[in-house]
Amino acid sequence: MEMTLRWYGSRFDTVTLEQIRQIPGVTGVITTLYDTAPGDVWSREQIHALKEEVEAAGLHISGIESVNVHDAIKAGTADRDRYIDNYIETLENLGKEDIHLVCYNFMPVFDWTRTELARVRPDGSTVLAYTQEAVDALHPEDMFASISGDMNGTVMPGWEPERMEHIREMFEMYQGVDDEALFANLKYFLERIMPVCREYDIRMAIHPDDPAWSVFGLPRIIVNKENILRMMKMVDDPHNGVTFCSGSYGTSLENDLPDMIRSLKGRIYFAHVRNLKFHSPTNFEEAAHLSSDGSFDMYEIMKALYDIGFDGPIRPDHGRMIWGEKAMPGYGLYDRALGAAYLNGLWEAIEKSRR
Ligand code: DNO
Repeated sequence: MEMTLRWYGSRFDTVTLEQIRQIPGVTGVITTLYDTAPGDVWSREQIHALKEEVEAAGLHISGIESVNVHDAIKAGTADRDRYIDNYIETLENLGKEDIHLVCYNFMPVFDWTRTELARVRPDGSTVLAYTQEAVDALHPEDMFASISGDMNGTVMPGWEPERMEHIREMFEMYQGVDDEALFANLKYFLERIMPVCREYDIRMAIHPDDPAWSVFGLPRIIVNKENILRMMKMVDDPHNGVTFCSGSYGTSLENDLPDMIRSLKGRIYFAHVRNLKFHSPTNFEEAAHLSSDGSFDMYEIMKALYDIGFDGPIRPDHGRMIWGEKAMPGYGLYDRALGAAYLNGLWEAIEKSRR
């Protein structure tokens, strides 16, 4: 595996490449062109400039998170082919720039959803949290306003204000789209992009839905072992793969994370590893990465990745906000750096114990 950190680009991230370079064991970044909208073509020049910037700091681009998929593709509307053509062009340009991993998600309207961005924990750190009661009490159109005050002046991934302005239209787009239709739209998309992925050897790595159940009545399919295996079979090409995100699949206590990892052997191309602490099955907060701080056994998760021979990039995921840092919720420097060090420690111990 390669330890990496997510980085949003120098114009959007409070964390610098120079800081990332000093986290022991981190050699790559997972990045994106943060100012592109879903559906835009990423030019080769833009990608090249990003690459040069990262490389000048002594790091490299380990993968892209995300190239977002336009809602027309997810909803399967009549104009989807136009957006798929653009997506293919973006993949082609990434391939030409020697980038071979793309993380994306297929969640309708809302990307990952949290109901609090700064819940205070007993030690004074703040974390992102979710309660089903809070979602049930909200109208989807008010969702963004309910959390935007805690974004620390940043734009959070999947919560772009320009998209949030069109919530009502987006909900209309998905009228009549149930889980089966969403599966069919995903299949259509994947079948169209697989040729370019094969040509440039690009591994597509779908990010799970977070939380792993329907919110606001919208369909959600990348939620458990059964569905992800169905998706792997539905388009049985090695370029159709998975981002294994412990914090997202882990929102459902029915998901046995190490078992899921083992059953996806050979198809996990990217891993997000973080911990959650549950107060009830639908009320949880994000914890420090350490096993004892949350509900997951992080050693077992890392061991499963090791056992399947996982060799892709891994990143600590959302961290707590600590030591007075002001950053995008979940994406400060300090706690993610602690997470990277901890995950590296687990990996070293597993590796040595197997020799
Ligand atoms: C949240 C992230 C997601 C993820 C996308 C992938 O912090 O894990 O925003 O990047 O869902 O497309």
